[in-house]
Amino acid sequence: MGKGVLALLINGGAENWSPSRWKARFDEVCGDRRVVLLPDPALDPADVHYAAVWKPKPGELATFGNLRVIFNLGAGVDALMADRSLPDVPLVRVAVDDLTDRMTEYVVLHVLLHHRQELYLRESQREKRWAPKYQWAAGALTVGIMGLGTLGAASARALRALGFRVIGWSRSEKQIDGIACFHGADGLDAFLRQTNILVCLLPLTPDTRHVLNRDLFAKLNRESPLGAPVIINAGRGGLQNEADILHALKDDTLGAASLDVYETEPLPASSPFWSHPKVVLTPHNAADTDADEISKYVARQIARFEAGGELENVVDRKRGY
Ligand code: NDP
Ligand code: OXD
Repeated sequence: MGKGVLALLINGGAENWSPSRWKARFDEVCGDRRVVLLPDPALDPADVHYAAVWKPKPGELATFGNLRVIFNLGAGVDALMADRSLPDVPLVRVAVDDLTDRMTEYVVLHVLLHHRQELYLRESQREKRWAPKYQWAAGALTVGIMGLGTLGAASARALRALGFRVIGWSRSEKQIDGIACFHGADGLDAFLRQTNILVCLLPLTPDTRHVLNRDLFAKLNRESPLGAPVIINAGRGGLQNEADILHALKDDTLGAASLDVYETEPLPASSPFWSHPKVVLTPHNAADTDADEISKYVARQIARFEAGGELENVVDRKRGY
């Protein structure tokens, strides 16, 4: 009997998610294994042993009775967790240096943008106004990172190397050199009361939905050269209460926001975020998953699994991430 089929299921839409490009990459790295791009009416569902997926619709994986592993082609598995019919096999998420480095670039870029007063400076340029403001050093600001997993810990280290005071918050206790770590509900207020720039790299779970809300914003620290604190969310849109963000920007509870993710994506044209002077917006591209890197990552994991080895980065379904 031949090797089980790897079924590729992509509901992306963005340039990075061109199904034919992903199929070509998987064909290159899968050797003699058949890679099938779904939907394919000629495919016998019983032949599918592995599924590599991005945003499958609820129920789309339920027909594969011989499935052994599901590979999510991104780091966040919230879309899969919402599928009650998801087959009960190991679910593997992406955790690779390529993706981590891309997210670190995004976080460093946006922390620097607010620290270096870029919104003010670009406005001055547009108005041909020569009006420098005092520029403080990185060490004058505390960056607080919510989520100290693969992505949060790497961003924390990069910001620390630039001279920022960096603190972090996670579910379980952590120790990271040079970074004061807080954890759990009991540690949240102490973390927020020191934070001038809040970076959110949490997964979206029932526990974290709308964690970025008005009450939380009011606890952030205003005693820095920035004055009103800033938030940066590259986790998931469901982590943020968008009405609360707009309200907080209006009454100066927040000074600015960098947002990469939204409750509804693509962001509707009617969203006030598009033209808000205090919002720096990107279209969920903080850290694209790269077809070259991720196809190799999946192929390596399958080879190890079939040789009797352990899968890496398996999602804990109870925790939801
Ligand atoms: P990890 O699973 O490695 O880390 C998640 C972190 O969040 C962990 O530190 C975890 O705590 C913490 N956490 C989870 N739940 C809670 C909670 N209830 N209270 C406190 N802390 C909590 O994930 P990654 O770092 O790889 O990715 C994080 C998220 O980034 C993804 O889930 C995805 O949504 C998003 N993402 C966005 C991208 C983009 O382009 N915008 C690209 C890639 C990812 P503990 O360590 O104790 O488990
Ligand atoms: C991811 C993402 O989860 O792209 O990897 O958001």
